[in-house]
Amino acid sequence: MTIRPTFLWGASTSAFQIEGAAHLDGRADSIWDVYLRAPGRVSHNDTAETACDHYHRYAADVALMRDLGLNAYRFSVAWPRLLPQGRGAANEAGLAFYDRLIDALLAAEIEPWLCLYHWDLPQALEALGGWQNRDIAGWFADYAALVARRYGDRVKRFATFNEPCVFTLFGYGLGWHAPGIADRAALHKAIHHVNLGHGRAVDVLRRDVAGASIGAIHNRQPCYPASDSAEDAAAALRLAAYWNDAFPFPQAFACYPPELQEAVAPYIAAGDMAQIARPVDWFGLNHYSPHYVKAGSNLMGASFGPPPAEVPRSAIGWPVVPEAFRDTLLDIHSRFRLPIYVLENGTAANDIVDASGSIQDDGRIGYLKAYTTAMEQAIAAGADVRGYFVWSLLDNFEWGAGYSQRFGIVYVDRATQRRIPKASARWYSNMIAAHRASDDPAGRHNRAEE
Ligand code: IFM
Repeated sequence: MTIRPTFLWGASTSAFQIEGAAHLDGRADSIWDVYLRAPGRVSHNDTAETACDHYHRYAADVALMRDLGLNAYRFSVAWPRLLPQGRGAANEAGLAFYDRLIDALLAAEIEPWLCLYHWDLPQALEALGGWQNRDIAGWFADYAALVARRYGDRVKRFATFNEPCVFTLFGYGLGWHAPGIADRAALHKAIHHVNLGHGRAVDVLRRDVAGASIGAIHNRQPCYPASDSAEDAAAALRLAAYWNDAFPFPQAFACYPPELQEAVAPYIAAGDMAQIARPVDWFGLNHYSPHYVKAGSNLMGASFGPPPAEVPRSAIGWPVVPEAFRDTLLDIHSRFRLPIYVLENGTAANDIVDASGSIQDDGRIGYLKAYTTAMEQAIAAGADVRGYFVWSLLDNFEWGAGYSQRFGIVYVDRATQRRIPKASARWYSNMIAAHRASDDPAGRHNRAEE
């Protein structure tokens, strides 16, 4: 058995994707609320006004996690719920919601992992330029301080950003996500200011939370050329620089990857790189699949190509290649030399409620088995992986795909909000129990130690 007794088995979610209560108790618009108001941007013009109604159903959702045997849960706090204008006056009703959630998690012996930013920027800050405005590094640090002071007595695990490569590239570079900007300069400013915000927030969390364990969550995916052509090979290197290295490199090594250096240089001020490269405690990895890259005409000169015909794909069309996960874990281990937490892995599937009212999602079980086996192979080969969080606990609002893609191990009936654990939830729960039984015959509850 390669998994240590202290290993964390968890699930991840994000505020915008599950909470709902979009305009309740003082929460103001995020960029996603505004973006979704324009018709045609999202499958079926879905919105996240109600999402999974987790804002009201959090206690039952925590009970569900406890029943599955999870010992960790990653969630994000909604900046526009805590600071409706992004800065200035805090919203006590919003703060109190996460008090309730955190207290419920602790009572259920589930370790809270709090992510500060999972894409829901307050619209009031976007009106000031959002991530293009250098001042946002300070606004983000002030928001981090509010969160640290309020929850730092009970929460020790903090992530600064979730998948910064995705929300900067899709939101400011390609215009596929909120705020819908497609501009070269906007993208490179956003990249640098997010990195700066990360470093500033790390300082604040260290200062204000005794025993804080801090990291950022990066989406790393091998970028394979889609063909043997020299053009596709060069495109794959360019995409890898944006997708894999634009954040981990400056945060770990105080420099941008060479492919980005010239484009970001105009926005770097004296002292920035040292401010960005603050030591962190772990590397958060989100991984689903590799990319197959073609030369293209967008600002990266690279586009996402289809995988070779023989590579299986999930319901959302993503290639299923467990070896790429194993290789990614080993690559992170050798480059960054940090404990690794897998903070997202999972798959969308075409889940159907059968006549007996259950969901037999064998495809998802197959994916999870293959990927957790690949993780064990990476651990056996030396990668210091300390936790695995499935994406996601619940079927939720899947950004541009709205509710058309189901990633949960728990089915959510959109009309009634009823939760039905899928067969994959039972499989995950049994797998966790089997690990615990073999690691800890006395039945003590395992918590992570670093
Ligand atoms: O739903 C998203 C999540 O918000 C970020 N990582 C990928 C997931 C699946 O697309």
